[in-house]
Amino acid sequence: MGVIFVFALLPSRYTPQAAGSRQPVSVQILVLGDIGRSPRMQYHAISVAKHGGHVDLIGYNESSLHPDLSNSANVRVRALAPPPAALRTKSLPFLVTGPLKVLWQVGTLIWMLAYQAPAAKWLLVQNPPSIPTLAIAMLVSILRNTQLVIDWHNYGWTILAGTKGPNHPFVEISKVYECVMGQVAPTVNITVTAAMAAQLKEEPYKVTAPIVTLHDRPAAIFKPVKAPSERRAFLERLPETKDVAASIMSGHMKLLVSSTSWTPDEDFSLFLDALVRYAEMEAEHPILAIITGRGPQKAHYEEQIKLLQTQGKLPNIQILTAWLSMEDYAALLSCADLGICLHMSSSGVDLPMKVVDMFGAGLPVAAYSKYASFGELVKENENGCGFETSSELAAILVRLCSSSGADELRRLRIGAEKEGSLRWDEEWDRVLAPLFGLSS
Ligand SMILES: *[C@@H]1O[C@H](CO)[C@@H](O)[C@H](O)[C@H]1NC(C)=O
Ligand SMILES: CC(=O)N[C@H]1CO[C@H](CO)[C@@H](O)[C@@H]1O
Repeated sequence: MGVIFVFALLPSRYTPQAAGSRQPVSVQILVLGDIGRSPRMQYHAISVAKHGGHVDLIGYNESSLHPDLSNSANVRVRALAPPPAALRTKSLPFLVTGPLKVLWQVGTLIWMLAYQAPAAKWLLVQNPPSIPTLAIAMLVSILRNTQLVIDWHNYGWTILAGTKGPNHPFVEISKVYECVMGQVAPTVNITVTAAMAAQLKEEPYKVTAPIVTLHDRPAAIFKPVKAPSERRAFLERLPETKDVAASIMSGHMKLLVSSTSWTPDEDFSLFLDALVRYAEMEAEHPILAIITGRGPQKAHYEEQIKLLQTQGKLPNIQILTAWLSMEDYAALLSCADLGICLHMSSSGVDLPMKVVDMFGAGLPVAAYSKYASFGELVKENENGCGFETSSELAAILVRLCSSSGADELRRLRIGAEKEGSLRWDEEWDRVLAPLFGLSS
């Protein structure tokens, strides 16, 4: 009796289609985060759908989604219930809220992956976050006869070490957990860089499943601006630039753009410091720096910016923070002079998506460079410049934002455009479509 009861509770299993059947390839795509702020997982979903596959895209429904997703009949978005507000506030210690939040996530994930979404052939999971995602994904893949694919964007434990300190007890636990999951869970691995693929094969991960590298590529929305008139029209329309559009168009004022989720793994004081040094050098061109994005440390840095301004340390320099729609953000990148990236890879082997998008928009970058995979994307003297300190960044700004740097900037722009012309669709069709059994 008890056995029958347990069987009745088990989720339905995926049954492979007979050869030659027309049943579409089904993929569950899971990100334990805001779907709207997970560009790569949205692109995966769009790509599967384009090839006629069926997608259940599972995650938190917070920011607005990529327009191609909302319009696709092949994609069903399934929203996970966010943890109760009491677990998200910082009033209780992490040692209490952390485990409770994980329990909540275990429950909602099992309910969604195993019961609400239909059984699928594939389950594609973004890592990190790894806890509890990887364990639940593995459990569900066994129960439902689904093949598990982990898309390694980074490592959860290195991010945790960055926010909680390397000696926090959870760091070692999550490292062991992540390594074990990598070894036993997936059918296939996807990594964002070749450096990460190489690392996953070594100690302590020792992943034995096949690993494919799928570099991030800009989505179609990021494209270089065609005509100066188009650039002018946008600069005159955007509230952040409309008053200085003429000065930017004439090349007098330089427009810098950075985007961030304002987390501790990006040290914006480096950028602010570089701007202060730039101002001290009395460079010929004024700068407008627009920093887009939302996140925990935004208010802290806004205060710092205000302080520097009232202290008179930023003459000729304007720094604005903004939150733009995807369309405006893409247009802003294509209209700017230089992109700034402060991504400090916690794992040393991931790459910043924002630089990929900047290249898609034909925008050269100055990017923090002290990590192993940096050279897989930014090529010195070709499409951008790397820096490790604020004085190095200040030197780059002085060089590229001067009249004598115009030629170099133009050359980098051509290189950025070239790198950005390699698109997501081509890369995905080549690397992943065959893996999922989707033809073009
Ligand atoms: C996601 O949120 C949007 C806007 O709040 C809403 O219109 C949409 O129905 C939600 N989707 C799901 C799957 O809950
Ligand atoms: C070490 C390892 O897992 N190598 C695999 C990488 O992926 C290719 C293609 O999927 C496999 O053939 C390798 O065995």
